[in-house]
Amino acid sequence: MTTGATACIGLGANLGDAAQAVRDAIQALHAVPECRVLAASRLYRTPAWGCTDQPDFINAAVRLHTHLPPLALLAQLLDIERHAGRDRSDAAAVRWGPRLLDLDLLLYGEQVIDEVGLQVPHPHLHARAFALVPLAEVAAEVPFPGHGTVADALRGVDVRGVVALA
Ligand code: PH2
Ligand code: MG
Ligand code: MG
Repeated sequence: MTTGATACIGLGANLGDAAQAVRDAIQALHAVPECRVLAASRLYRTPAWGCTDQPDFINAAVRLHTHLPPLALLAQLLDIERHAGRDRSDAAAVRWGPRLLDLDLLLYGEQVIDEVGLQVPHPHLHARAFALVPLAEVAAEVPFPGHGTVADALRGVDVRGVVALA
């Protein structure tokens, strides 16, 4: 039995009832085996990043404790996306395009992982206010390999337009 790890998940959606999709996904994370949700952020409305010609996103973040190894945790996240109706077939996937639900494994302890299908820390995390603002709400002092802590990284991005939902 290992002591497990702290993992951080980013959640996003901008199609359909995006806020409800993110709330439902946070609930679904509570039911993932060998995981315990430690904190969930508020929901934020955020301007679309990367491909800006699409609706605003709803974003949130969760910090959890897990005994699942990174790829097994990722498989659970993809399962939750699929359950919400996300279609990952090539025809449906537009890079940085609109989505019903997106769950990203942002951080897994202090591990640096570079495998086909999984890079941790998430390769764009340090540049994304939409991910760092909610993440800092639940994991400010968590180490972010290569960038100090989450709070350190947050100081390097422009957070204008990232607004907590009432
Ligand atoms: N996700 C993307 C691309 N752009 N922009 C915002 N604001 N929020 C996201 O979650 C997001 C994005 C691809 O995963
Ligand atoms: Mg994403
Ligand atoms: Mg994703």
